[in-house]
Amino acid sequence: MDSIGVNLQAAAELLMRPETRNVVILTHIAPDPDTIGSALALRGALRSLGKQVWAVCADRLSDRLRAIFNACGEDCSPRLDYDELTKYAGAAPDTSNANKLPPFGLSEEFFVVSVDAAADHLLGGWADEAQAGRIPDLMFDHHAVGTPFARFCYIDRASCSTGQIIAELCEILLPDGFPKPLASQLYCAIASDSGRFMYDSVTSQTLRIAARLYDCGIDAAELNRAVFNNKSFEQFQIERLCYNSLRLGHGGTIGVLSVTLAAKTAAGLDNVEVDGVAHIPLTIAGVEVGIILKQQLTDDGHEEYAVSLRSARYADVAAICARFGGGGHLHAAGCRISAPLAEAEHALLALAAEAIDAGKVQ
Ligand SMILES: [Mn+2]
Repeated sequence: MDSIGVNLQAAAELLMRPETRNVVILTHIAPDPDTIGSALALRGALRSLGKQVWAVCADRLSDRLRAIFNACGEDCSPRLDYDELTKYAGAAPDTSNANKLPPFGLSEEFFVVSVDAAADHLLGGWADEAQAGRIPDLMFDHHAVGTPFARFCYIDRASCSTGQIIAELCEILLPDGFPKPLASQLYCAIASDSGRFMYDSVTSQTLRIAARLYDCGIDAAELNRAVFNNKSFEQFQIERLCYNSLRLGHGGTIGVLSVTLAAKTAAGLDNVEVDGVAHIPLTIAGVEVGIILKQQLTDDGHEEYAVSLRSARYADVAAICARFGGGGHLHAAGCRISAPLAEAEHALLALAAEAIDAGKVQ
């Protein structure tokens, strides 16, 4: 579908017009604090304008994500508003305990908005409807690499987070200020996607927005604990596997770590997600590119590697991931590779070395 770019004021007007009565906000799958915080905050803002709003993710929320958003002062269900929306839309209720929630048709009566999804396939179960051009009506995103897929889109590729975009939007929707839960949700989204306000996508505007969120009475220290210091002991053990596997390459400029299914089984951690470890290689002096390979089973039972790349200063890791059909930002990107570990590592190391050498010449 041809996507029409709109400015933030026009996006706000689309949401505020009286015809927009029922709004469904879709997050991306494998949800993170940015997509969930953005969805919950936008839901709160639109509800206070009298709209009926449901926030929906095609995946269930992890305990960690729920803990983060419960700390924002509103109970966060593992299925967000999925159950309420099926009831309202007359769709079959889902009684399974599966992680993936089945999609159902979102008729014309819903104004559908996606937050933080760079491409239609990231909507999970709703990807087919998006690929057919039926949804969403409006998208908000900040990813450096992505394909606009909504009827109207607001994309700010310089923004550190979708949370920052939604905060700017909420200033138009709610000119008299934000309630504390909404400000807290936005803070979690921004703090998380900006790497605790450390990435180079952080600008004075990010800090001004954060300051305004402080002025809404948020407990930033408590929220930071919920986002960053709230890992389970199992998660810590997964990190230990990562640290143990870490090796350096290309003269100490590349750090590679991997977690195989066999290593997880040997450690008794079969059911523990490998999450929040992508920053580890870059904490070593001299490392420009971090490569994280996580072995996993696809839905049809094949083994593949979910790959995350990070760079410290100049290496374009989005370009590397694009070679494997993935994408992301200059400094943070991901892709999937179906190959044995040694082969996947070899290919990634070669491309990372090239990116580092190309960057050094500049
Ligand atoms: Mn994001």
